[in-house]
Amino acid sequence: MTEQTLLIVKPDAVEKKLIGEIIRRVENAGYEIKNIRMLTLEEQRAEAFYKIHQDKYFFKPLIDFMISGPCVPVVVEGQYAISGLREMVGATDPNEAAEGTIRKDFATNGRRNAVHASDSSESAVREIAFFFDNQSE
Ligand code: FUP
Repeated sequence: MTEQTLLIVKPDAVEKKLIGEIIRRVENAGYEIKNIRMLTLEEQRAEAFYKIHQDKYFFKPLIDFMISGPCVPVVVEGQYAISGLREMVGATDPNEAAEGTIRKDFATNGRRNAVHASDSSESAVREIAFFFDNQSE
């Protein structure tokens, strides 16, 4: 089944000049890049994106990190892209991420963890629309 998912190269990975390397891995795995942009999230937008976590202890530092610099949302398409990208990305905390995953190789810690990938088809639809439906946002 062909799916689209949202990958975000987060501000830490942009700062480390890893945009190309991360997209290279995704393309090498057989996926297609369907859309891409670079932006710096405003605080309210970051809060909206992560609203599911608004009551968590890590919410404020997560938002501060996500607005700290530019990020690169990417629409990725391919067979079972949602689960496939989650597998490529690895566990939230790089200490728990499998060998060869993006977070194992590039994340600093469980917050500065290089990338985001949608966790379900509902999330993918919402998150792609969040970044690509109205490009003035
Ligand atoms: P993931 O789906 O792997 O991105 O992880 P979650 O949806 O659970 O968390 C979203 C983001 O919140 C993580 F990518 C980083 C941040 N976070 C923290 O900063 N600390 C935590 O303990 C857990 C998550």
